[in-house]
Amino acid sequence: MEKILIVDDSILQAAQLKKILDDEYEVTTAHTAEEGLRLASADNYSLILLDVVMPGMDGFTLLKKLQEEIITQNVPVILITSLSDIENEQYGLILGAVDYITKPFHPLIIKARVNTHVKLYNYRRQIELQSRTDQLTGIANRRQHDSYSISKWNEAVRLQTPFTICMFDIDRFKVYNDTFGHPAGDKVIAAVAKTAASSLKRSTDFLARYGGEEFVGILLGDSSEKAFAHLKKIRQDVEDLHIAHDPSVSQWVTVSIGGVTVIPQKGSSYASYLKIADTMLYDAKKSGRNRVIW
Ligand code: GH3
Ligand code: MG
Ligand code: MG
Ligand code: MG
Repeated sequence: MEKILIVDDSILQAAQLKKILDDEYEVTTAHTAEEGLRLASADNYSLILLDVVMPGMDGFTLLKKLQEEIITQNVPVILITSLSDIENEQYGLILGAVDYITKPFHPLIIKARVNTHVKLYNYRRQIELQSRTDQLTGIANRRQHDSYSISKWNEAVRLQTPFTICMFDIDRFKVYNDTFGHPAGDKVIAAVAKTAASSLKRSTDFLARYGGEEFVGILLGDSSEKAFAHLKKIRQDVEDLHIAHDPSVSQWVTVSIGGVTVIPQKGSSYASYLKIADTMLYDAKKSGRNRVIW
């Protein structure tokens, strides 16, 4: 069941609203804005029904705070209040509330509006997820790579922590496609992505499909030696899938990996180090493939 949070200082009103929505949603109630903020930040709500006039922090202030936090900023908020003048309604909508309902309310109208906004929010989340996911492999796509890499690079410049970039590419893959066909090739790309993803699964790891059969991995905080060991394991794991591929150096599908670990300095760019990883990858190809070069 999807979760809805009701924030209203009136215990009676909150209970009434809860009763209206209880059969379709998992409803939580809070009776102060402070408690509402705490609950909203700690869980994934599909919608927040927010009273405006409350002792202590009011609903407008809570709405502003919700929009400042990454995990709550997109959650739809419906203001539900006895303030029925145009100025307050306009203010609430400008602040970013998706809807404004005045008390006394009608249960069927509450239900209909809540359902509409939950549905819209779910569409939005689905589209956002699709826009950053690669369809074939289910891992991050190039678009997500671009935004993730820049924000983490800037963070590492600030914190002065090690940053590893690696690029890998399937060996002699054109021949694989020519031999077994494109659909079989697609399955190999998906299998390689799955294998790499199972090695890069810490919250500080990131893996994206960068191009056709090219991947970029980002490892945060690891020393050069640790990152190198990690990538050697990925190379081994791919070979151990034992996907037959005769023209390969071994008899299996393999990958070549190029990587670099750096403590990013102010003024240095992610793009320039990605290029270094690409050069290392090129060296790995030139020196025989199925290897990791640092
Ligand atoms: P190398 O060892 O030097 O990497 O040789 P390679 O043949 O793998 O050369 P390269 O990396 O340049 O070739 C990439 C090939 O991957 C070209 C294309 O046929 C294939 N490819 C790219 N994207 C896809 C895809 O989405 N599906 C499939 N099946 N093949 C793809
Ligand atoms: Mg109130
Ligand atoms: Mg390639
Ligand atoms: Mg290749």
